[in-house]
Amino acid sequence: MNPASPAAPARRPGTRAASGARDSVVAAEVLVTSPGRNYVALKITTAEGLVGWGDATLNGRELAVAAYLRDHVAPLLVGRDPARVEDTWQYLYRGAYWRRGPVTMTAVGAVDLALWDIKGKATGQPVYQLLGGAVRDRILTYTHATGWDVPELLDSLDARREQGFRAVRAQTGVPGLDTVYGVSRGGAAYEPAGRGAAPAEEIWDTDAYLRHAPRALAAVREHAGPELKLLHDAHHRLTPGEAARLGRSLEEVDLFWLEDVTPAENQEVLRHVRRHTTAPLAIGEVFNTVWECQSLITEQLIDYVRTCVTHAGGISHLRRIAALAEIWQVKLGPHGPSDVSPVALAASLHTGLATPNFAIQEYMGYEPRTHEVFRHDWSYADGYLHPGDAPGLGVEVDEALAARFPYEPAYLPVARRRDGSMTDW
Ligand code: CS2
Ligand code: MG
Repeated sequence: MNPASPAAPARRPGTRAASGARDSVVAAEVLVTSPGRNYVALKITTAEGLVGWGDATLNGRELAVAAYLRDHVAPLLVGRDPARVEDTWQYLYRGAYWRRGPVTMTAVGAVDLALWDIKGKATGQPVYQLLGGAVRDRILTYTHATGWDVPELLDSLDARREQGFRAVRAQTGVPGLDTVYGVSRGGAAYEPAGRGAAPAEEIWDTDAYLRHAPRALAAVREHAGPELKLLHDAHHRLTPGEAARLGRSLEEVDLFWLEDVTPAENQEVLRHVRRHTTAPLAIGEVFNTVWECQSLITEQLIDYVRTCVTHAGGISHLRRIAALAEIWQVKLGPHGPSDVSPVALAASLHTGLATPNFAIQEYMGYEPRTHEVFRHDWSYADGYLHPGDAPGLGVEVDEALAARFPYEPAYLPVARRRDGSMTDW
């Protein structure tokens, strides 16, 4: 082929036809806002004037995703047909030589959410209808109870049950430690992303935790009675042996799930945990693709997969994870902390309403300012969530209000053992 020969002015696949029959993306803009904590939103606008919103928040690495989107993805989106959601997903995933990883997959996820939002608005349908329609009427949700000692934990649990929650994650302080991630002390925030240029450092003691947690959780079960769905998160901190011991010691407590017992990288260790306990295991909030879920699902080493709709490539990819999991009777219980925005929660709920093996949605809740910036159609009532019936995802961002809350660096704490060495987060 002669490189000098004039090329036909071919239209790139996925871009608007010359006839103008299809809508096309005219802008993809990144918005960073901090109404209580930092969020990254992606706004895609089309020639027809439709606006789609995606969430691109990656706690503590927000600006990395913002730059990835702004510098490497937004220019590729302009001119594309927004209706081609799957093709755009394939283009961004397969088209980048450097696949996977939280930054890439959160960026891909944000685009996917915004395009589903546009598809819903273009067709006048809530996204769950486009995914096949509701397979349930509402989505069971769990929230968090936290107390430094057992009486405080029981008070927190009772307050959650008064709000109607039927499933609660219980986290307790550890005698001898000053702070424990996920546990409030003296009314302070319990999963703080401390403002400032560097994370706070905490001391962690696994032996003390393993001595205390089973007793505290047994007290919770005794107080709550048999029906409450009780969950507990070990935050990736145990060895396989420690995890197996914890699972065994909690069998009488009858947990709904025991979460993130070991660091997620070495998945083989879960075989050891599985051999020694029948406690239902949940893992995956830090996973980004179906590939990290594959052997855990097909070997049935877990009962629940926790991938977050944004961090695992959006609705399109979460549906793939769900489809694989369904075959192996593994259920979805997606991550839903306040460090992903209400757009992410909406996307998870639309997926959940239309996905048979979706078991439960985490709902940590948001500050009032966050609800004001992200005005959402989803709602909570009586222990259940519903995505609402607005076209698209049903979340609109108040950009003027968002601009009043500029980004501030904020990080979750890191942990060291008593000898000063770093421990798993
Ligand atoms: C936690 C998260 O919700 C959970 O289960 O593990 O809050 C997690 O610590 C944060 O989302 C990290 O950003
Ligand atoms: Mg967790």
